[in-house]
Amino acid sequence: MKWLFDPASVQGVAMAGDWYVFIGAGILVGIYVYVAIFWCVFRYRRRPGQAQQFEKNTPLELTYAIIPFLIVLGLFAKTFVVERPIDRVASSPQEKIGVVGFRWSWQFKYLGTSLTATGTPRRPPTLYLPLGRLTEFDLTTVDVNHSFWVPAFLFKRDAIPGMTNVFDITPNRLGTFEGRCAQYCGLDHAFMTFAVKVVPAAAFDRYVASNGTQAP
Ligand SMILES: [Cu+2]
Repeated sequence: MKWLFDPASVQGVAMAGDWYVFIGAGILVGIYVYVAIFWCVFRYRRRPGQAQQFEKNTPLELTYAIIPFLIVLGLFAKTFVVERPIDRVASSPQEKIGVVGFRWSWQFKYLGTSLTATGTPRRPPTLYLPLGRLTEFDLTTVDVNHSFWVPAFLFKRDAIPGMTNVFDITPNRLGTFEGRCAQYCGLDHAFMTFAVKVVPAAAFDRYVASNGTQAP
């Protein structure tokens, strides 16, 4: 929840804008519904004598069909405008990282170099990312479905056998963030975690050039 107001990637910040609109719309609709319910409960509570009954009100029925339709249309438009650029994969990323999920950990391959980091359930791996660089991820799995989830980036994508899911992320803040598998995948699923460490670009370059011996 805390990341909703403070995402750690450029794409996450855009995504959060989308979430605020949805939460705001939900709150407004909720308030309207509860006010309408309680207003009816008190205004039209049972009184002596027969209440007036009517069974048709075309303008009212049209109004309460059209307003929700417009709300949904607006939310759809907002989502489309925000998420399309996020889903679009840049043709020239600054870094490329291969991510392989397996039962029950992760492997990170820094593509174009010989550096690979492989975790185990008891020793989760660390994914190093350079601050401010557009980084492409090629995500897949060698066994069952997994899901690559970094809450701080407000980002989650499934890893599916036989498929490579491609996305990109630009970290906008230094720090260490939690990552985990978000798709139940068997016995040690709960241990299928990883750390995401966003470091200055120069430190990232040193890490890769030293083949992982100089961890920033
Ligand atoms: Cu998994």
